[in-house]
Amino acid sequence: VIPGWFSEISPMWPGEAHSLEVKEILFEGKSDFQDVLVFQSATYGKVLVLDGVIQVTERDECAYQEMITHLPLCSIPNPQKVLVIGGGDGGVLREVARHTSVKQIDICEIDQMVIDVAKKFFPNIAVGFEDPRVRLFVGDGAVFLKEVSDGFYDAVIVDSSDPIGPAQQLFETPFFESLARVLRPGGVVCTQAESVWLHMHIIKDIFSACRKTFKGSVKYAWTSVPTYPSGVIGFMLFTILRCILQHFAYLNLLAKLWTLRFCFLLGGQVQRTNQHRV
Ligand code: AAT
Repeated sequence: VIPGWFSEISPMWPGEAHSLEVKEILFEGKSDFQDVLVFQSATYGKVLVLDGVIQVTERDECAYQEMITHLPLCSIPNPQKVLVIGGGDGGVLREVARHTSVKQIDICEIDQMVIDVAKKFFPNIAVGFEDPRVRLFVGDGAVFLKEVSDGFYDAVIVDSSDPIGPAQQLFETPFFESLARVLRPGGVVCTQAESVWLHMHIIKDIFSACRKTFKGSVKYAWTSVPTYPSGVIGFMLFTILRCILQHFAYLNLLAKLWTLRFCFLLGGQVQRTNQHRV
C-alpha cells in the first residue's frame, strides 16, 4: 500500500489493484451493511468506496450509469414502470428520468448511509432522487421483490455491488426467479454483471441461471469504466417473451410476409412475362 494512495484490493481480483492518489478524505463511516468512504482524488474527482471497492467516481460515472440504464430502456418500446435495485447514489435514477415514457420509478437500496453520503458529496449524481416520479424504499432488493405483484414492472435495473457482502443474494438463482416473476411479458432486466477479464465464472453462472429462469433472450453487453477492476464492466440483459398466443401472432406475421414476398416474386414474373409478350 502506497502512502497517500487508495488501492482497491479484493479477493475478487487477486494479484492486482487499481490505485488513485488521495487528496483528502471527506467521509469515513460504518453502516449496518458496509464500510463507507468518500475521498477527493487527484484525477477522478470525488470517489465513493464501499467495503474497499470503488462504486462511483465523478469523472467516469456517466459511462456506467448511462449504459446500465439506456441499454434496457431503449430496447423495449414505451417503458412505464421501472424498478432500480441498489443504485443508492441516484445516478441510474437520473438516467431513467430522462425517458419521457416512464411514469413510475421505484428504487430499493439497502443502505441509507449511501443515499445520505451521495446527497452530501455527489449532488450531480444524487439529483436523480429529486424527480417526482421516484419512490424510495430502503431495504434488501431480494426481500423487496417478494412483495411485488406478478408482471408489475416493464424494466428492472439491478445496479448492485459485487457478490461479496450485502449484494451476494442478487447474484443467486432465487433472485433471478423473483425478477422473472415481477417482469411483464415483453419487459427487460439489466444487471451489473462484472468483467470478462476477471469474472468469467460469475458471468457463466448468471448466464445459465437466467437461461433456466427466463423464457426469452439472454444477452451480455459491456462498456469501459477506467476505475472499475480491469477497466471494463458488463451487463446481463434478459427479456421475457410475450405469451404463446403472441408467438403465434408473430409466426402469422412471418407467414404473411412470406406470402407477400411470394406475390411480389410472382408479380415480377407475370410482369416480365408480359413485357416479353409486348
Ligand atoms: N451506481 C453506483 C454503482 C454501484 S452501487 C451498488 C449499490 O448496491 C450500493 O449502494 C449498495 O449499497 C447497494 N446494494 C448492495 N446490496 C444490496 C441489496 N441486497 N439490496 C439493495 N441494494 C444493495 C455498483 C458498483 C459496481 C462495482 C463493481 N466493482
